[in-house]
Amino acid sequence: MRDKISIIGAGFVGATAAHWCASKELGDVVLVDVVEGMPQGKALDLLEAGPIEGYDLHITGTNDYKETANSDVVVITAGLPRRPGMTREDLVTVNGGIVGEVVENVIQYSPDAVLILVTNPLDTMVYLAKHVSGFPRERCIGQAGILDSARMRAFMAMELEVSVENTHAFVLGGHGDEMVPLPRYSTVAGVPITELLPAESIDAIVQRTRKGGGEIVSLLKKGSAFFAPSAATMQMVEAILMDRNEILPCSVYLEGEYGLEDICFGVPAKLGYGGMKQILEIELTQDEREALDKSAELVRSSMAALQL
Ligand code: TXD
Repeated sequence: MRDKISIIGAGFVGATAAHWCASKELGDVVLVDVVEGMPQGKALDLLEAGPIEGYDLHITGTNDYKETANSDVVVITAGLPRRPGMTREDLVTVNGGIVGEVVENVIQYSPDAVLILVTNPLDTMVYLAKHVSGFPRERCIGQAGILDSARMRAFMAMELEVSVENTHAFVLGGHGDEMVPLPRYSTVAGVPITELLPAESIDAIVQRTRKGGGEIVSLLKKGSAFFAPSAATMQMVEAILMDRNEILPCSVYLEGEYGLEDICFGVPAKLGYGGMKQILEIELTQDEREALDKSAELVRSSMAALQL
């Protein structure tokens, strides 16, 4: 039997995630949306690319959660994206309502699934999903850090004129403008960028990474990034379904790690079968620690708006 991946919200991120999922043959895909006909149309279109691209999977679109029954992984992208001038936190009330309802529907049919949250404000939505589902923290994870790290890697590769494949980057903290890129742990061919670039170039990379989502929102004018966010999400799905034990920055519920409790926050986590297997604690300098605490404050202020 193939694995089953349901994607809730068949908009830009959801539909593109379905596309990566099919092209990597990760499993059967069910696309769900509230808009009638839209998930059905996108799913059929994607299915019809199979004979050309050489994938052979069940790809269905629906407005009915029954068809998501017994999913192994459920990716939640339902909700509004940012418009120019908005912060991610501005979306908390409206997206909180949507995500709460989506999670209630999902868990009714897939009580054993791993949930991967994508909707913004990301860390707050992971917290909400965990609260509504009652799932253990291992099965309620958010995607943000892989995207933010990929952006940082892209900027490092541009600056040093090297292949992106030579790069590794670590961006921790909340998925907001206070996220914490860590240059000391970001490397090119194994060498930290702090040894390769002057402080001004590193600072420019850090700032561009922090504003990476906003840069795309202001270029697109309507909607936000979707190619890299959906690719990042599929890396998590793949790590889980293939039991890779891959260490990736993800938003998870903390129980004292990094000195933080009762918050969902971006930290390095090991992903494999069943979801999040372990949280890794890396050593931080005083400045890095303070930056994380500032980022946690921003997440807590958006969590407060949920009034849970
Ligand atoms: O890294 C990250 N985590 C992110 C998150 C990177 C990029 C985008 N990020 C957030 O994902 C973004 O701020 C939004 O909150 C979500 C989805 O972004 P997307 O660009 O895909 O938005 P769209 O194209 O508007 O799609 C959202 C879909 C749309 O088709 C709606 O009809 C649907 O969500 N929707 C719902 N589906 C199911 N159920 C309900 N209740 C519902 N409400 C809206």
